[in-house]
Amino acid sequence: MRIDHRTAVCHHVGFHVNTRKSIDEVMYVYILGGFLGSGKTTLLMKLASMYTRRGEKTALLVNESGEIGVDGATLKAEGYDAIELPNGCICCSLSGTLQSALQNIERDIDPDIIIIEPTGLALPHKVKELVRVSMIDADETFIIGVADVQRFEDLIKKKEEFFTMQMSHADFVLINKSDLAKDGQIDAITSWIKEKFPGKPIIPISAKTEENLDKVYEMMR
Ligand SMILES: Nc1nc2c(ncn2[C@@H]2O[C@H](COP(=O)(O)OP(=O)(O)OP(=O)(O)O)[C@@H](O)[C@H]2O)c(=O)[nH]1
Ligand SMILES: [Mg+2]
Repeated sequence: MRIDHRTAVCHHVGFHVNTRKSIDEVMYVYILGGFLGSGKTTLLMKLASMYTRRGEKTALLVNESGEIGVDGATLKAEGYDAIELPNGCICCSLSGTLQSALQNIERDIDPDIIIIEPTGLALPHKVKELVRVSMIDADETFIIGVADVQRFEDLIKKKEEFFTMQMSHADFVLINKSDLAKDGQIDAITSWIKEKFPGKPIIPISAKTEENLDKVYEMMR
């Protein structure tokens, strides 16, 4: 695959990149793990802005099937270039493509930060394994778990095991959409997660209103 910084080539998975490279040569990879609609893309865009403000060169590898797309036009408007990769889920059917995408990103872009948003049905630790076997020279790969205040109860009722697997390898868990939380809801979700994963850092945030995003930035390198 040739990376063309100006042209959107295919569909569904894309990455974009800002243009400055910091003096620091370290490369970190972040994987956003969370169920469909939990707010991964909304958060990803905020994280991208944060790293841009810090002067870090950032590549985003995004599955584009979500409610909020990260399309080429949006990226251009935000000052990013875009490319897109073939259709599918990067943790399973696109695993080969994810790996070659990562290798090409490293070779052609050489970013400081890569943020990957797989589909909401992906298990982030499997994506992490794909990053590892892709042989890119990542200094460290982190998983950020994204839970959704609004759909938490329902998800636990219907897919507790899956949600638990998604969060189990997270370096920290964000309870997103705090702006929609009813009284006591954040505390209840926090207790639930704490009980399952003692010691795991948990931060209630709103990717939309940016509540507590400063705490997330502090957690990130
Ligand atoms: N109120 C509120 N809405 C949010 C927040 N974060 C995301 N949303 C909304 O939730 C919906 C889904 O957000 P996305 O960012 O597309 O979620 P996603 O996890 O990328 O979704 P998929 O890619 O489909 O899995 C959108 O309508 C967002 O505007 C938040 O913090 N508060
Ligand atoms: Mg999304």
